[in-house]
Amino acid sequence: MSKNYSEKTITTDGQLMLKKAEEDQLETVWDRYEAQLPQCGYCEMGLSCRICNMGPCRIDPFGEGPQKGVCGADADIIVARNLGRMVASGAASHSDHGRDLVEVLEAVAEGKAPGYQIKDEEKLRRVAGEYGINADGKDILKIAGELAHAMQEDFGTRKKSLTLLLRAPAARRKVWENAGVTPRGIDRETSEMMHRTHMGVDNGWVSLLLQAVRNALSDGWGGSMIATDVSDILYGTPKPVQTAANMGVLKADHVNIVVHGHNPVVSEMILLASQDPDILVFAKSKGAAGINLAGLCCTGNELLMRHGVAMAGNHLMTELIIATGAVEMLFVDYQCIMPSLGSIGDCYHTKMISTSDKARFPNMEHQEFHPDNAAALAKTLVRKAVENFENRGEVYIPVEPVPAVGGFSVEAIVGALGGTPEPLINAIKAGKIRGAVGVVGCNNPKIKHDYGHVKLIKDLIENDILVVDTGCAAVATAKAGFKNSEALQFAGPGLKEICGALGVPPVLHMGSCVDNVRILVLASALADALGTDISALPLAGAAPEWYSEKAISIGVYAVASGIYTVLGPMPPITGSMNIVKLLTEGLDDVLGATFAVEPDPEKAALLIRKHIEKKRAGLGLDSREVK
Ligand code: SF4
Ligand code: MSK
Repeated sequence: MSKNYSEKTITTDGQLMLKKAEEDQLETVWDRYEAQLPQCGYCEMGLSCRICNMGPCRIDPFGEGPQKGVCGADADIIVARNLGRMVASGAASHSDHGRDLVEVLEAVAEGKAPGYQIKDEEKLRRVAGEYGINADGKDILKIAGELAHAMQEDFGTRKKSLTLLLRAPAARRKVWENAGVTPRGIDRETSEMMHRTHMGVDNGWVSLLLQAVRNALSDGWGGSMIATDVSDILYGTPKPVQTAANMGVLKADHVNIVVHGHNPVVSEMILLASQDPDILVFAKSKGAAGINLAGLCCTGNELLMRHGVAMAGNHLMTELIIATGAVEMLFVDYQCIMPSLGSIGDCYHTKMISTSDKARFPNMEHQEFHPDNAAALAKTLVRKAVENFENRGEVYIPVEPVPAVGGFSVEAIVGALGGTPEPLINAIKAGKIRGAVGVVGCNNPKIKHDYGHVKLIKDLIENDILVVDTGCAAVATAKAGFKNSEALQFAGPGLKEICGALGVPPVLHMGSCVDNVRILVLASALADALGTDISALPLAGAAPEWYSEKAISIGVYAVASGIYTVLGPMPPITGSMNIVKLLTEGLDDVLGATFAVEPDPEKAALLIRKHIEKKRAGLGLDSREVK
């Protein structure tokens, strides 16, 4: 195992924990990555196909070997099918997460979910109105039931378009209509993507990619948007809240419970159980000062946004956190949970609990949560976590936590601006804020951990670009100190003035991966206020360290919504120069935005700054030369 910890991660806690992991002879994601090198070049280029059993097939990128699969598919078809299937998987993941929340909403309405409640009645009424439900004088639970049913309709196929598309500017909806990519049903688009990519169905690489766009839009303006809205309705719409980040959020004298995954359905109940007075007395009786709940990845982001629950780490930190020896229990729901985690728990006293019927893991205890049993089961398991406190061995918490502010929903941002996006628009018009960028996505051992996020965002804010971030990117910048009162020192003069006056940091935490839709809603509000389309705005997106198929879906729906998006790691498309050209150039004519790929965050920042200045010029605003 290599000792170059600083080549793997820029974080102090990560480096120190890598050293500890090595001493404890733990295998980490970096070791397994190194063991895979060199990774398959055909797969990296998207040129291998195992869709049917006449294969597997591969196309020789040098033109010497086969240029067609057994069925006759060429490089363009194979790359397009592979990419389409990545989008389908990503969209399905977000959307199924959304469906699970709708089912909880339905169970609450039917009185079958003790412990859950409607926390944001105002949002429930507002969203119900968008679905055409007359909420006047109606009981809140009746509205919840009707909304759950209306949302379930969006998953099916009986409609011509999704309800929440109406949140997009009219000009953007026209773009979708003209391109024939208006999503009709959330499940329908994923199902159709899988159908078209079966052998012998859609063999037009352009039409395959257009379906991928429609599928991704069904995620961004459908499944993910429903997930965020229903989470806000059930657990509260986030408001600015004080929190902290890095492994220092674990407390040596407390029972530490960590929640990991994406869906807040289980973790909200764990939070309630960890605050239960009887269980706290029990914890004291076991010699603990209290119960400390901390988050990982997007389940952590959900709790951080709404309750200020501190964030222990992002994707590549999830194994190392167990090696602190300080975690009594880790709960996982689904997505981004490495199958290796259970066996790491075996090396320490940590009890590992999987909670979803959909997501099983080796060496984890499976305790299935459903709306009807969640509150009670959470209490039972949190008590077990407390009992596990006495089994602790040596504890190593390597750093002090970094303070941060989270909780910037669209409602909170507009609230901070005085109830209207006008002050933000004025700051952009005046050039004090040049534009805004959404930085999203994961960690990936192909990129030095957190470097892609932190370097890119540092370059953007020092050039007066407001950053909103989500997912593991948001955790990276919280750890780097970009989300507290001292962060303004990193901002350029204009951004510093505006954020200072508003009392917000220059990097706003907008939530989890599904919460990227908050960025779409904010962008739509800005476009509507200016009477234009999203694609005309000085906005961009970036996913500097993405790994997940969900990130591909997010990137595609961002571009399809008119937002220029720069990816760090190259997606598996270089086997087809036709597709590379379409995604990086041709889409501009169809959707008004394109992708770029740039793994060096310094160069990515330059690309984004150039794009923002170009869009400013297009709006008749002052424009700077970027070198
Ligand atoms: Fe090979 Fe075609 Fe089957 Fe793919 S679909 S595995 S290219 S025969
Ligand atoms: S958790 S999808 S590693 S952001 Fe949303 Fe992080 Fe990416 Fe998972």
